[in-house]
Amino acid sequence: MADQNPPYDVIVIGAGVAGIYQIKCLLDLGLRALVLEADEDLGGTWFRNRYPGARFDSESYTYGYSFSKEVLEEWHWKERFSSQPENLKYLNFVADKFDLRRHMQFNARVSAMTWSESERHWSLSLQNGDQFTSRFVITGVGVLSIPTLPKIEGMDTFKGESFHTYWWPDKTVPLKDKRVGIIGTGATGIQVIAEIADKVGELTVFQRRPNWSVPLNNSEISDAEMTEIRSRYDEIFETCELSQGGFDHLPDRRGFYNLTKEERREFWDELYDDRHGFALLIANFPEIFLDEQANQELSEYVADRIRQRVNDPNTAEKLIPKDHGFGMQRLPLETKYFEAYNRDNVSLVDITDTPLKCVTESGLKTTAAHYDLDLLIYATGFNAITGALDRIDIRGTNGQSLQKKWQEGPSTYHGVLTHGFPNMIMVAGPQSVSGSTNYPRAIETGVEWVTGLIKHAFDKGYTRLEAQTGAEAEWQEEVVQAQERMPFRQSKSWFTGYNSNVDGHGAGKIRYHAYWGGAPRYRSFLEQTTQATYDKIDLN
Ligand code: NA7
Repeated sequence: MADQNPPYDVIVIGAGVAGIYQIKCLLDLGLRALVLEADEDLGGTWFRNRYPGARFDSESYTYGYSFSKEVLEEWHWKERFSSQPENLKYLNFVADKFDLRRHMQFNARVSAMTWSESERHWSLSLQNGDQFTSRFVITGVGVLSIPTLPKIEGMDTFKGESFHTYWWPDKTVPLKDKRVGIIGTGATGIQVIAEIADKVGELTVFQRRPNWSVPLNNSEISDAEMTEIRSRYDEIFETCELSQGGFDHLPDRRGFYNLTKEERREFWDELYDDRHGFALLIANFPEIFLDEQANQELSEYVADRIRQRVNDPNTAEKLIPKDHGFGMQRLPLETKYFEAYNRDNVSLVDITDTPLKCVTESGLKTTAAHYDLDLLIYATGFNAITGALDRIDIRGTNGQSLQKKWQEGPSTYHGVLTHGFPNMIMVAGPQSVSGSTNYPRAIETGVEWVTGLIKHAFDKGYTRLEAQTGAEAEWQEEVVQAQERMPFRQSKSWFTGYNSNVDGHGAGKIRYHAYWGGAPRYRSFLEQTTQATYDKIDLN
């Protein structure tokens, strides 16, 4: 017999972009709902990542929520690619506007949750010992929320300051005249390096593999421009809906080979110099992803642009990826990143040529030299997509562990449910499009679908829901096929679950942890499920 009345109908884990919208939808349904958030305040990614240079790579006006006309009317994005402090302000603005904060409990890290079949509820244990019980749990724990550090001998002996970018302190970190070292040249490292190069004494970049990176082309948004953007919001969100990645850019369908090489270069000059954000990636010819020769020609073009911007030819060559083509890993966007290497106080150390040996009390030692440092920054990435769920000891039917079920990679039904874990619903879960597209666009799709499912369950008086195993197997096949079609399927990137610092996620251990079939196709699967009245979900 189910627990007639657990204290909560729904507990949401995480008060980031997903959790904020999810709690609003649940409250609108009149449910007894609460958000548990591990951090001291709301904001998720934008609460935590306070490193210099942290900003959107999505156009700000495509990153904001679309669900409220009032929010769209009232909020003024100050920059085309807004920075972390402003983004955090925005999320607070939305939460305060709908009075959501009082439905959130902070400093509430969920460490375990256990399903009770007899009571049909989840028991959640917090790290501080508190306990909660809820009929349903919705996880909105983020896709890049578990930072990972390298395993280098002596890391704890360093006498200067050192931290992962995710843990950049909430205070001014003195940079002036400091000798700073940074490990990692992914999207984060590239933002930090460009931002601090002219603010530090010396900057040494320890690079294992370079990434392709192209100009963000950020600019301020004036009052007049914001008014114009507001008048186009419907159109902007429509484009995002059509776009595979949920962005305000659509591919150029003239046909790569229908243009001459010169025409293609001219077009790429325009995308590189005059357009913004991911334009060179997704407003480009689709062939650049599908055709090796097309990808190679574009890679050569971008390599030439790097050579034009970096004075020292040796350094330029080191900054040009040789092991993967353009767009085959998550593309970082930059503002004067390559020019940073023209400064006398910035140097690049190739740690593939001269690997890191150890951290010492006073700096970093490679096989070739010792580098004296005052500050050591780890921009070394995240245990992406499944990391935050793995960290909670989740026990489903018969005490089975989610971590164990997903040991070799996740398995889900549409990235929202996983068999054996009834009443646990994931927003932005593994194998959804939240890891593969413009995050908030995917979040809104997920939250709205999940809200519909919850409403259906409450309307009908169902107290238990679980995806059927066959449905999960079908989705697995779809996810695998979509990823296998992508040219980056073998890339050493968090896209495919690669992280050299996490056991079982190293090279060659491909994980199918995001859905790469595109946002429109993903949405059509969700819509079909709703139209079929959730026929692949056991509801009772
Ligand atoms: P990424 O993209 O995973 O980049 C991590 C970087 O750190 C990358 O350059 C790695 O080199 C480097 N790294 C990681 N571990 C080591 C060790 N052990 N030694 C040397 N170098 C290392 O993370 P980001 O934080 O930059 O970006 C994550 C996402 O956040 C991004 O896509 C945005 O969506 C926001 P490697 O390439 O593995 O050789």
